[in-house]
Parts: sequence; structure tokens; C-alpha cells
Amino acid sequence: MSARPAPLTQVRIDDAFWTPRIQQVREVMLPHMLAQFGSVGHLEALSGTWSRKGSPHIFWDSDIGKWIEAASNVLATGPDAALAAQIEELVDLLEGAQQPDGYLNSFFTTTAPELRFTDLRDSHELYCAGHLIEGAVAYAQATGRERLLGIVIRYVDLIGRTFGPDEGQIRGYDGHQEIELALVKLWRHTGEHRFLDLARFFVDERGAEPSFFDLEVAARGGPGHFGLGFPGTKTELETNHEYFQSHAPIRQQTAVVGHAVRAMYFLSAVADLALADRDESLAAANRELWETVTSRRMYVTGGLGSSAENEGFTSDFDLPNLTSYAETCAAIGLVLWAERNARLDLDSGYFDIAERALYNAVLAGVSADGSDFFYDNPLASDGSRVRSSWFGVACCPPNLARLLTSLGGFVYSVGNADTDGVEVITVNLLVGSSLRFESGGANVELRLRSELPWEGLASFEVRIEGADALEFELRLRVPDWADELQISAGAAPVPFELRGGHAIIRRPFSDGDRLEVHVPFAARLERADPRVEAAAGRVAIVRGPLVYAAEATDNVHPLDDVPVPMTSPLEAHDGRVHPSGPVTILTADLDADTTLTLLPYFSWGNRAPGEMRVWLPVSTSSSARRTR
Ligand code: FUB
Ligand code: ZN
Repeated sequence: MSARPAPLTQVRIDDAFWTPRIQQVREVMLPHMLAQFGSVGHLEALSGTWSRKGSPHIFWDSDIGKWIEAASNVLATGPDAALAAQIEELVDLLEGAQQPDGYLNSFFTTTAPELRFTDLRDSHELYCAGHLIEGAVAYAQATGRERLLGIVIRYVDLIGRTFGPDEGQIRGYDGHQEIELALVKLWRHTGEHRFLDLARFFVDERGAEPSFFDLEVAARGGPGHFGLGFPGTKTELETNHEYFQSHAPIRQQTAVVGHAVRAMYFLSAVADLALADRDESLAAANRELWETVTSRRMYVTGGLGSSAENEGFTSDFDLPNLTSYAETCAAIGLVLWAERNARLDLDSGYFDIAERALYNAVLAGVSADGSDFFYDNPLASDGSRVRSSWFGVACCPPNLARLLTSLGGFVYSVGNADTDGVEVITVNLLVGSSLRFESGGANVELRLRSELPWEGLASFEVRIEGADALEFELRLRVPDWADELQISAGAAPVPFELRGGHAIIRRPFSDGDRLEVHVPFAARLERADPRVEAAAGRVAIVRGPLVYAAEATDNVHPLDDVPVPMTSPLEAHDGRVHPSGPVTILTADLDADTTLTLLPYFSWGNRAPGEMRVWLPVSTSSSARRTR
């Protein structure tokens, strides 16, 4: 079966937990970012009227691309004239900034046109192009408007003429992966194979000897022009091929190393290509890298990256808490990679991790009111960590906006069975929503209601127009946190087959059919691998998809003096008032007068600044224990 994310035009999210967060993107985040683009200088750089001191930031165009993608995702769910007009204004600017040969990059055009394509390692040139491509594809898919698509295709054609294995072409790739996965999207949208070929070239070429980045340095006769795009050149990183995942060809890589966001975007493209080309050698390398990174280098929250120095990975089991980097973008990248892997291997385990990252490391990246952001997401704080409304390097806020508004494409993937072409709907996440699809001349709407993340209850209702009944296959992910999975219709249990961690129901459905899904869960204590020093003698509390944290506001502190009692139960209290909406809190009695109170990790840092801990010491050693 080949599956693809459900088109956003066919999905509506209608969920007590997620809908307010997605509305917040439309009402708070997108206007806030657009205002920043005006005041910080993005728009001035694009319009060619740059008159400020210094130069525009080297990857501002990527923020614009992500913003267009997020706004387009909003448009995919319904018309919004004001938002559409704002996108069109950005498209006008991009059109005006495009050079006669197709080149499009506000930094180079404004500041150093003669240096274009001379410092791929550091300049983020193709990274910016990638985000513009993703924005253009999302806009075309949401609205059918293709002006931006035409602009980026002209640019991609220039890139395709410039880069490649032939005489006179640059046999290289970008220091920050992104264009690879974007080109795959462009190929899927247009059906034009040259885009897939270019993506394959960039992926296969990375890590080949002699090293392109070394040759580039030699040709320049000196260090990079841009110092990784950051103030203060990190010279030692610039020569470290692992930082760029260019130390070896992908099929020879055995560990995920270096800068975490680059790695995630790269591997997302690797999974895309493995799927598009049915390339088993690529799929095998991809699988091994997934296995090693998720079992050795990932935080319990789904965060990735242990060090601020390289914004990335260090060594196996090195997962410090106070200094964890866990950049919001890296967790987003993990979700992107997992989604592709789930379609590649048809295995539910990928979404167990995507869900963990989404509800925890990703969601903590934005404040309850949608206006402040964490760039890095530590697992412990001494009280000094607070969110900011913007950053000099503002990759995370627009990344959050595009991910949250594309949730529908993660909830469902759609495809057809190889054997008989029957429609196959995979439900990866139990998020309240509806999916519309057409099959055999009938219009079908699948309505999903869900009590997640607070309770393990959901239901499906099938609406069919144009046929009395229709056969299709429903593949429902069985979450790793579920104690069991029951599906019933009224009082009658519904039989299902278990395959790849999915409950599979294939049968004729009729209009009005209903299925109830019960996936009960309890709060439980998780221990880290014993080799994780920072979590030794500690537990994390997890309930369903949510990781919990203790904050000083609710507890006696210092928090390291508050051990989790192994003998008294953790009680769940539903609907407690919190700035991030009603939440289920967990409590345990420490003694007659003191209670340990835990909140979902995503909600931390929304009240008075104070200490926070995910990994808590235990009072006695004991094995994991479950309560409600
Ligand atoms: O370099 C572009 C983006 O800025 C990276 O993905 C983030 O880690 C931040 O460095
Ligand atoms: Zn970021």
C-alpha cells in the first residue's frame, strides 16, 4: 500500500484540545510574526529597499516561506480573505525580488550578489529555497493559486541547472538540509520527475569523497563567508563534517550526529526517497538511524539535541536535563521524519514517538496564549528559563505555526490497498476531526470524536452519500500507552486484525455506522535507560501521550528534595484551571501535610517563573507502578 498524508483540504480538526491551539495560530501567531517581519526587516530586505545598518539575516526568507505555508494551511480549511491578501502581498514581494535568471534570495540580492552559490556550507541558500518551495506547494494545494509556485519553479530550475554531476555544475549540497524534502513535495504536487531527481542528487551526494565542503573552502581560499550564519563563527564546527551529516554517504551512516534540525530534515528526505524509489538500501539505513537515535539520543519528551554548542547530538545516553537543548524545531523535525517512516514501514511505533514529541517537546515550545516561545526545551529549570516573544534566529515560531496548522495530515494518511485498490484510511492520532474522501462514486465523511489526551475514549461515525454501503479499510494505531484497545458498535465488540501495531477493520460501512474506541491508560512511572546518568535514580511520570513535570509554584522546593513516593498512589484530577486550558493534574501525598503536584510538561512555564523538573528522584527503589 502506498499512503500519503491526507490533503489538508479534506480534513477538519474539531477537537477540544487542539482546535483552540490551531485558532491561536490564526489569531495570535501569524499576525505576531507578520508584524515582526515588518519591524525586524524581512519585508524591507525582500522589497529591495534595504536601508538599515548591517545586512539582512541570512535565512530570513525561510521565515517567510514557513509563514506562507502556515497561512496556506489555514486557508485549506476555509476561506479567509484577509489572510489570502497577506499571502498575496508576500508573493508580490517575492516576485519583485526574483532576478531575471530565477534567483531568489533577499540576503544575497541585497548584500552580496556576487557571492551567490559560493558558500553552500554556511549560507543557508538552498535551505531558504526549500522553505519557499514548501510554502508555494502548500499555497497551491490550499487555494489552487499557482503564481508563487511558478516563481519557485523558476528558481528551482536555476538550481537544477547550477547543481548536479555534470561538467560545469556544482557537485554539492546545502549545509542545512531542507531543500531535499521540499523538492520531493514539489515532485509529488507537480508530477515532474526532475524535482525528485534533484532531491535524490542532493541526498546521494552528501558525504561523498572528496568532501564538497572542503573543496568549497579550498576554492574560496579561506573560511566561510558567513560563519554558519551566526554571529561569532564557530570555527571548529565549520570543519566538523558530522555537524552537517556530511561525514559519510547516508547508506554508511550508523548514528544520527551533529545539528539536530539538519539531521531531522535530511532524514525526512531520506525516508521520502526510500518510499518514492522503493529503495531498500536507503530504507534500511533510515531504519537503523531511527532505531539508534530514538533509543539512545532522545529525551523522554521527544526532544532531540543535548548541547547548545552544536544545537545537536553529543554521544549515546548523554541527555542532561538543565542544559538540554531540545530545540523546538528538532522535535518538529522528528514528527516530520516519523510521519514519513510510518508510511514507509506501515508500523505504529513511529507515531508512538511522533505523538510523544508533538504533545510534549513541540507543544512546550509555545506559551498558553500563543505569543511567547521556547527555542530550546529543557527538562529541568532553576527558574531562569522563560519564553521569549521573538528571537534573532526565529526558526521555531513559524515552524510551530506550520506544524500545528498541518495537524490533519498527521492524524490521517490515505492510500489504496495494493491487492484490490480499496481505500485505506490510517488513523495515526486520536484527534477530534473529520476526513472527507471520495470512493467508488460515493462521498464519505469519517467523523472522529476524541477525549484525548485526558481520557482514552474516542468514536468514529461514518457518513456516506451516493451509495448505500461502501467497503473501505480503517487502520487505527494502537498507542503504546494503551493498556488495551477495545472497539465496539453499541454493545457488540467489533473484531479487528492486528497488523504493524494497527487495529485493522475492513468491511462494508453504511451511512450512520458508529464505532466506539476505548484505549484506557493510567499514569505510570518511566525510568530511563540505566546509562543515562542525568536520570539515574529518577522517574518521569507519563499519562497517555503526556509527560508530566513538577513546578515550584505547586510544590515544596527545591524540587530535588521532593521524591516521588513509591507507596502512595498518583491521583488524576480532571479539568483543573490552568492558563493553557483545563488540564488533568496528578497528585500524590508525600506526608500528612505535603502533596506532590504534577502538570503536563507542555504547560510548564506559564505562571510565575520557578523551578521545574521532569525527572524526579524516587523515595525508595521500586519498579514502575501504575495508577489511574
Ligand atoms: O540554521 C537554521 C535554523 O536556525 C536551524 O535549523 C536552527 O537550529 C537554528 O540554528
Ligand atoms: Zn528552531
